[in-house]
Amino acid sequence: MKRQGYDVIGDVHGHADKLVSLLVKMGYEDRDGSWRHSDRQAVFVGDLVDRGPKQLETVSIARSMVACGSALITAGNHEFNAVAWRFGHRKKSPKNRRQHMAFLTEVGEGSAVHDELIEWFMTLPLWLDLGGLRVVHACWDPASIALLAEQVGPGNSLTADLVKRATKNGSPEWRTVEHLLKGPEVSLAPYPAYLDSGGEPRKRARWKWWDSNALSLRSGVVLPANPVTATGDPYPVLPDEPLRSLPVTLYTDEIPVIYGHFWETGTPKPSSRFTACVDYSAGKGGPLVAYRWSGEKQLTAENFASS
Ligand SMILES: [Mn+2]
Repeated sequence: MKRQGYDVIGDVHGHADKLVSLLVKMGYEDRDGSWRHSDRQAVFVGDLVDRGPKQLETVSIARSMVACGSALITAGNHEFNAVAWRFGHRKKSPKNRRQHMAFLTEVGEGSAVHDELIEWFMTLPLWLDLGGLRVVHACWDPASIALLAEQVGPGNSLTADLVKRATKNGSPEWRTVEHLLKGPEVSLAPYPAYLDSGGEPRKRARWKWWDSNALSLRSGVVLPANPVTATGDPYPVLPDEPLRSLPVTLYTDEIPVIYGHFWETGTPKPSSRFTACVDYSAGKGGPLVAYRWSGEKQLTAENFASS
């Protein structure tokens, strides 16, 4: 059978109902215990877990699709965190536990099911190069991919050694896995912290790695709409002078990249001619979104689908 394209599905975060609704809308059918499309393949960008009400069902749907070949998947930071947590490399602070609670509660921490899922998360690729299309959870960074390519297991997956190195704050592996799964960030100092969408003060901000004009703090950082400081004052206007060194090499390849992670809102549209985010906040009340790629060289707003 000739595949006519990939349907790249955003961060599900335990919302199995949105996933089923999106699959149905895109013409997938539940046959022989798995969702399938006659001539397309789904690709999950990762972050199947945490937050939502149906963690196990979400993983089970994705996993059965991967097993029968009707889907591919790449790891998200939440799958990586789940592995690091189980291996004891993640500080079991109240904040980290809170973020992982929906998953731990549903699987039963330390249960056989838990260990079995962690084993599967270990097999997920950290990036997917599909020829004319690239898929990664948060940022396509060739330098990070080159460094990790020498350390990953089969199919660009995690290994126990890599997990250990990548959870050591400040190590090269930590930095590169952060780049791919969380995206590059920059310190805002001496400017104040801003409140993120969850009301947490943050001194670091995400960087628009997909935007060739992201050269200064003003043009490069991702802040919420109408940002405020921790004391509720309007956030100051950041300087527009180009930074001497950027947190990441900006993406300039003319090969489409589809990614998730960024909690976008509003009407889905590509972030540049060659990049598109498919995370429209399904984990926080938004729709689950997919980009339906059929070989086009440049990405277009018409090719998004939504739950
Ligand atoms: Mn994420």
